[in-house]
Amino acid sequence: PEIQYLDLMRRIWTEGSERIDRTGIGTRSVFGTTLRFDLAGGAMPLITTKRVYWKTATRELLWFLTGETNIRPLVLQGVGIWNEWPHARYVRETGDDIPLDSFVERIRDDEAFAANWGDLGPVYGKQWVDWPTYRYRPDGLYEAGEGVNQVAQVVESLRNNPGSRRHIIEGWNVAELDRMALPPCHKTYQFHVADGRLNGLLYQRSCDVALGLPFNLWSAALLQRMLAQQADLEPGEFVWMGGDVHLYLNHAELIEEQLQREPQGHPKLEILRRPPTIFDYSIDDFSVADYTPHGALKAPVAV
Ligand code: THF
Repeated sequence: PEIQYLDLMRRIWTEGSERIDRTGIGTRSVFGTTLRFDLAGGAMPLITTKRVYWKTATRELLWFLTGETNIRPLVLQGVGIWNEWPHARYVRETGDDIPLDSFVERIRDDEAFAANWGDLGPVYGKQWVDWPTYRYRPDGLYEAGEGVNQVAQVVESLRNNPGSRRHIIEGWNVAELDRMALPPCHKTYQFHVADGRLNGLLYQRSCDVALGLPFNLWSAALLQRMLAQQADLEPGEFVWMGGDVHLYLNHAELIEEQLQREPQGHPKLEILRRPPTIFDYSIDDFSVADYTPHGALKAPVAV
């Protein structure tokens, strides 16, 4: 299964179109690709040709499920993958050119500072569990309604209406995009029940194949596994679809090295208990066996 990932990486690197992107770094890109993974028996799309920090990705997913959009809870757990965006905003808006490390220390140690500068806006967590609604009043004006918990609704519908074609979690809230630090990349999840198995599909509009995709594949498959457990279904197939699927030109060294490596082993995820709801999982509930990856490969994230 990992061969699909490596083939995609190789194809983008050798045949992708060079384009200038939002970050100004430059990418090679292809448009519209699919990967498929069978999650039966605990199998997971966990890349072995470099070490992937699956616990970091898991903490991020659990953070989404809390509805939180401030990076502070991640920082307190030592997870740094979202730090660059609030830092860039702080430097831009205050003119105070402090280094990333010092900024992150302040987020950690100063709650008020974190409240002001650590928020990413209404990103994934907010949209997943508290999508804002409005309702019209008789006078034609409208007022705020109750937020929608899309994740809870999907658990409900998987249990009570498995044949539905509307098991969807959507991140792309058009009305709020301009307040997000970054519009959602992994924007649409759809689930499907057939033969007692839960299939999942993720549509990602934009994908950083070298740094982001290993995280995105793990997280989406993990969410699918958690939903399957909550709905008493067996995990089925996970389908990943990408829109603008790219490699950053400054990841050349990582890419050349990773393409020399052979996949090794078949990592498996065990979920150690069945929490009462989809919102009650903790990092200690997950155990990965058979993960003996090649060494980590470092590369800078494009902000
Ligand atoms: N923007 C870009 N340019 N790439 C992305 O992958 C990306 N994301 C999220 C939002 N915007 C993005 C952020 N997620 C890493 C991993 C995931 C990220 C951001 C950064 C990263 O640096 N991973 C390193 C180090 C991991 C660590 O130190 O814990 C790695 O080696 O995997 C994708 O959704």
